[in-house]
Amino acid sequence: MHFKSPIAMIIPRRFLITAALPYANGPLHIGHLAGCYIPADIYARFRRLMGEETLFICGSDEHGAAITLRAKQEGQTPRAIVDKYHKMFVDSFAKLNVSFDYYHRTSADLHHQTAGDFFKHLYNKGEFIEKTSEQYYDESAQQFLADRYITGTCPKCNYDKAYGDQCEQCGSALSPTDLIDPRSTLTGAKPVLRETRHWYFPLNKHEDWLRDWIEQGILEGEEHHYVDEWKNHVLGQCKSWLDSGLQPRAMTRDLDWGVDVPHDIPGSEGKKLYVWMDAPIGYISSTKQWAKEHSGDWEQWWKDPETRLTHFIGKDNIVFHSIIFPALLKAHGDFILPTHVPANQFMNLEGDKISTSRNWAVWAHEYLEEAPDKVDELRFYLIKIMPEHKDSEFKWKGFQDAVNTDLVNNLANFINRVVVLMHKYYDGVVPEINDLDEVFSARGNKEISTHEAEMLDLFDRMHEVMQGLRTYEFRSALHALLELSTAGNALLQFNEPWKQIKTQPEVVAPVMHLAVQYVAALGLLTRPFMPDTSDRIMDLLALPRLKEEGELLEATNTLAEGFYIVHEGHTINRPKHLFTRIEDGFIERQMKKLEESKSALQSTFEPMKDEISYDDFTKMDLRAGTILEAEKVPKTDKLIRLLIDLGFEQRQVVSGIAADFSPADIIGKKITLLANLAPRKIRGVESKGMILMAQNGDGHLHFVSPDPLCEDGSTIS
Ligand code: B3M
Ligand code: ZN
Repeated sequence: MHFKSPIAMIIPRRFLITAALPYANGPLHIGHLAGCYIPADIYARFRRLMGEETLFICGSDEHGAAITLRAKQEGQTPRAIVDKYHKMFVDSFAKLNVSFDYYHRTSADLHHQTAGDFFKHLYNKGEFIEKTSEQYYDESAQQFLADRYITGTCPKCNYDKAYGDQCEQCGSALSPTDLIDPRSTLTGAKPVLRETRHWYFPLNKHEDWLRDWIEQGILEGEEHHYVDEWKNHVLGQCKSWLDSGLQPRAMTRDLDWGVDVPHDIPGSEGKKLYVWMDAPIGYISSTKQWAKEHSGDWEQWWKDPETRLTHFIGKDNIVFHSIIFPALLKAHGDFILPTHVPANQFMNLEGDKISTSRNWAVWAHEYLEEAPDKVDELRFYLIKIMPEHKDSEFKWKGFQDAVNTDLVNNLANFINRVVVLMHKYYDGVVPEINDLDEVFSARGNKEISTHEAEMLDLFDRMHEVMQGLRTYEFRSALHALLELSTAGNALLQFNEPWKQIKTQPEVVAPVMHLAVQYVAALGLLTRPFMPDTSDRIMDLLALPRLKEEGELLEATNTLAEGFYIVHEGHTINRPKHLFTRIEDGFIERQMKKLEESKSALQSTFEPMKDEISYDDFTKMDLRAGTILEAEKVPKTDKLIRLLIDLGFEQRQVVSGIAADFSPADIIGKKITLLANLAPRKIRGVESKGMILMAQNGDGHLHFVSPDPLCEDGSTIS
């Protein structure tokens, strides 16, 4: 069902805005910023500017296997790791002007208490089922293995470094027992299955109401939110989860780092909360800590239906925020549910996926160190290419163009012209508009316009920016903001005050009066996007900097009543440049850094495997052969079906080499075949043996070919 008129909705009283808690296992990069922190900040600032009661909450996610794994890699304790990254996050967010009302951390006692109590409440209500299952256990490390601690071959695409929860090559969601030839990443040992008991949350029990809520925005028979406002890709992901049927999900783990299962629950020993149960409760505990320090009431924010809860996240977190966490909140009983989950897609970098392990990223802390005075420039470009509906691409050249064209040539240029002309003609004092019917040229067409009509036009333009902000369409809001500046520039261009001042000075006053109102509108509306720039514009106008206490609402009300934002007789400050150009040298240095990441990667080779005996080696039957036929396996990206001549027989082999070779090019090629490998089916095609390939540091494959004089079928030893 669809709502006919938005007026029918209750007008929200307060806005609780959350941004995903970043994992404290590595620094922030532009993908995180564009994916969730900048959009959340824009929205929070906008709501405050509209005079709404707003609370913007975040914190560091300090539990989970990703942290303990990182600690092992760096030879540190988990505590040292989370302390290091938490500190970095706090510092980067402050420099980026992300205006959290509270930034907490999940290792805090208050969080452990809150998450433990939440779990206990659900346990007491009988919301969990207890189940014994077999999970992988590493006998030499004497511990159960979290999904991330197990790697093996992906059953879907044959990638041999897939994780127990996901294959990063083909993107399939996996469970550890799906992996072919699983290995513990702790010791390299083959893990064994062992029984363990856990508490499961029966998501399947919640399927019906979740469907109504997600697909129709209906909760307990009442209108809860507008489904139309939700992004298609978010709804799509939720629907595909619902359609494939929800399953009970384990809410606990066998781990030694995390929130304890409350000790008075029988069987709790050695059990921790699943990180995806503990982390979202971090939003609640962060609110509690804020309330403690600001004499606030946390419950009002989480339990009063007049609070509108919005979760800003990246697309990999959608199901957790739109299915699992809402179901947990509902099962608990006292909490409100999110009215919007405006997840963003991913941002790529210079033609490649951003990757922490490959160091293919623009790191926030590095940028902030190299260009500390260019924070708004980065925010601007990240908003301009924000992956709101589909993946996008960060390009350094694009950054340079955006800054030089949009900020320097358009925005800063317009504002500077206004301020310069104001001082030249009026000593910086906003002139009186003597006659409202004073005519001057409208922009774009040479029609005649009035000051009043032009003010209405400005008002509409402001509303267009606000409309984008209200509907989470931040790219179009930013576009409308630039249009407003373009319109201001055109106003000067068409009315040419520098000519008119000599012949018709009475026409210049209303033009400059209007131009000053444009600058003020820009001062107000740049605030959510580029807060420092807003301060500098307000300084130029000699108006108070925005405290985000309803100033935008106030200004639009003033305009609606026919008054102006900046009054006649007010004196503005002297000109000062808002932005400077990004020089080629800066871009070249950034590109060089990325090239260095690429070449560093090319020189990394796989670590040596464990020693084996001669007997182990002789178990392999290696043979020379020739490729007779080659064709791609339909509906796969990487697989080629090969027919190999071994002299005494022909063999069909499936090989994952299509990324590096096309079938036509390899027919006739001499190859080495591991001929006694047990046959297996790959994507339904039988493969008898394996072609030996060498992988270079850059990931590209090459044949390990015997000398052309070797006969097909000859043994290699
Ligand atoms: N730390 C995952 C991530 O950073 C996770 C988000 C938690 S939000 C409650 O992508
Ligand atoms: Zn795969």
